[in-house]
Amino acid sequence: MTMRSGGQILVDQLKVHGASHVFCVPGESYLAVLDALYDASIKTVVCRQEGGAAYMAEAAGKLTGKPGIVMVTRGPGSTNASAGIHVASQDSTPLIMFVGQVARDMKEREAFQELDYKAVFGSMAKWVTEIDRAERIPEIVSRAFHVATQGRPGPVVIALPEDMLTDSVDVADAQPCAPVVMKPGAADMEALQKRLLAAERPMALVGGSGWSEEGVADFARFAENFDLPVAVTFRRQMLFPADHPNYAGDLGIGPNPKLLQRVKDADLVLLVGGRMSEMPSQSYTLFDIPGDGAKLAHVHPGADELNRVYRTGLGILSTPHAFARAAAELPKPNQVKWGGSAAEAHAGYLAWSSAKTIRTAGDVQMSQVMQHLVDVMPSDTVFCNGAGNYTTWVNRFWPFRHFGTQLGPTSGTMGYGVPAAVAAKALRPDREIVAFAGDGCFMMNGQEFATAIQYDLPVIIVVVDNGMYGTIRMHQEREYPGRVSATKLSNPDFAALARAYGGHGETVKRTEEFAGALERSRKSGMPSIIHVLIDPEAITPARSLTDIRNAALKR
Ligand SMILES: Cc1ncc(C[n+]2csc(CCOP(=O)(O)OP(=O)(O)O)c2C)c(N)n1
Ligand SMILES: [Mg+2]
Repeated sequence: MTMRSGGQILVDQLKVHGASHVFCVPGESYLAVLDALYDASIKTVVCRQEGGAAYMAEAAGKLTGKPGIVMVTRGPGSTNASAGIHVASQDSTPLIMFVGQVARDMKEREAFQELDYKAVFGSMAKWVTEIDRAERIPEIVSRAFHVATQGRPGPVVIALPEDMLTDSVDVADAQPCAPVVMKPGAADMEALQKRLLAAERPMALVGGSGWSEEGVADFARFAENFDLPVAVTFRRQMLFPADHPNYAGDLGIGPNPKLLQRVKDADLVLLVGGRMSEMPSQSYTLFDIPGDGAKLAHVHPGADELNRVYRTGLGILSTPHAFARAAAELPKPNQVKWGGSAAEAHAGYLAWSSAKTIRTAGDVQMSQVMQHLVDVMPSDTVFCNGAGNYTTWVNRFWPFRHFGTQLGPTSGTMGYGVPAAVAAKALRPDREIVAFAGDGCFMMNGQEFATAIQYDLPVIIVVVDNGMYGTIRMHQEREYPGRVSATKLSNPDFAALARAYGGHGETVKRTEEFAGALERSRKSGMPSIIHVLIDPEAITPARSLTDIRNAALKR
């Protein structure tokens, strides 16, 4: 007999399933787990707020395709973490949150920090459960890893009653997680081939999760063989190389009008991995709902997603990875009716994403800042961001060329960029990591900069400071011109803040200062903040705040 505590059994299961990192904020509710982590090879990253810890786990899930692990304490810890659970849900990212729970004999009395996790996380997580007996830890953790990764990936929440964790029991470890891979059948691929060759203006749209470097390469081979233009959905740029001759751009917020037209004109859209949610579908205007499915072929790993919002003429239940492999093996047609359309789409993308001709108000031209990053940063740099108008600069003008180089919430969640950067550097120490954050965004989870300092993770945070919640101000000027309400911000000196944390700080007030600031930050070997002060007028690459207000006043 080998007796182990519940805490020890839990940590042993994480090892069995290949978890490399645990992101956490400690709590007295799960001391037994923390104690088991003391001797474990798993790296424990202690964070400053559970929202940051959950974003880090989510970012780890995005990068690796395996569940990111976050551990938090009871009510306040889990509610703080809920923002990250919501991102994992909307972004289809595998994640497991372990959360402390009151002792079993106190349940339902509203004991200290007690929460009904099933009720709270029921609409966000794929599965919420509580482990009542230490003997069942291997079973439940094994199931959690499979639930988080199989089908449409997503978050799982597991509550751990405190006294269960200190029980000592004899139970065997589970076998390592081995998710079942959904693969397309031969008949599916034949049907797709037929539909494709019958089309006149087809295109592909890739999105969702469950991709891999090989999956992306396979899909590119398929696109080349069929001369197919390929666009990506909102913040999924890393799913197709921007320098590939078939790349047509991204269908996000404020997309290239030419790309939008291409999707509208297409007679067949092959949607792989994504679910064509509100952002890429331009507020559900691109396809009829439910529609007749004539134009849509949909490949998704979740059976519940096919025919859910949109009818599909051809639904294929498959992981993107397995589908891409099968698609790459389809014979190359001798000739296609849409010959040349990929090259045309790519030319349209290149023109749209060239920062060179864009000028905005003020002394800092973000277009030139981006151009400089393009000129000097390695192509496998990981770029992170949260939500805000500043994200346009990265999302539109950085050419993502490799899988695993983009960490941005498709759920539009502020505060994500800094924690994501910390996780990226912890997991990929050999890569350069750059996070963009707005002044609003940074202040939500920017305290995780201390985590970067603590673990010596030299990330570069570019804070794009316009002294406001700019996105909301933009919407205000459009809907209620001149009536500025609750969107102005007074900010700290972010470069001084970086130094106060023990990092490297730079201030950029003019375009020319950025190159030196970036170089010194990279050379410093320290976590760095580059505080870029931009003109509030420079709210989008095309239109100023005043333009937007004046247009609204004329209505
Ligand atoms: C957690 C969260 N809270 C609020 C919002 C609504 N929101 C979207 S963008 C934005 C402003 C972002 O401000 P900032 O980071 O300074 O970027 P800017 O738009 O000024 O470039 C707000 C408040 C959100 N998306 N997420
Ligand atoms: Mg701002």
